[in-house]
Amino acid sequence: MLALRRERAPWLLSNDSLGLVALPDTYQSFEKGKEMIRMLYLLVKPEGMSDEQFKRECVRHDEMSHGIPGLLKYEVRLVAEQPTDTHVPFFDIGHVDAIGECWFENEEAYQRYLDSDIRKTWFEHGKTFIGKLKPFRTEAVSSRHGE
Ligand code: 3ML
Repeated sequence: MLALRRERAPWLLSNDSLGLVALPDTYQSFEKGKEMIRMLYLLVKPEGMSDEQFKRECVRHDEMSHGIPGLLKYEVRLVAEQPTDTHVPFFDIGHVDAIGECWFENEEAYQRYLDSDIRKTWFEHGKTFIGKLKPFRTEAVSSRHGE
């Protein structure tokens, strides 16, 4: 049974305590030293744009992200709250309206994305509703979090 399931789904691994656990393909990519590229973005809406309009543009931006060459996944989330009651010293970065993230399989995919005309059209839409942008390229701390 296990052998059969493994054959049909090679990403299923056995684990003593949990039984079968599913790990994404990217776990294996990390093992081979080819960690996925992840870019995280803080977004601030343009001055004067309503929250409703900004949300509509985020939805449109998400829709437009499908099928962009090299872009494995895009996610944008609205900032619902910015709590300040932290257990360590608070670090104020100011008001942020949304957080976006882009996933790329590797450097080649990232370059294909940068070169793509569809990506350029996507950025043109970005210019209409992203007033300010703060990018971060992030990396995993261990293979456990390599996805
Ligand atoms: C880079 C990006 C961050 C984001 O949320 O969307 C992309 C593309 C863009 O800036 O238009």
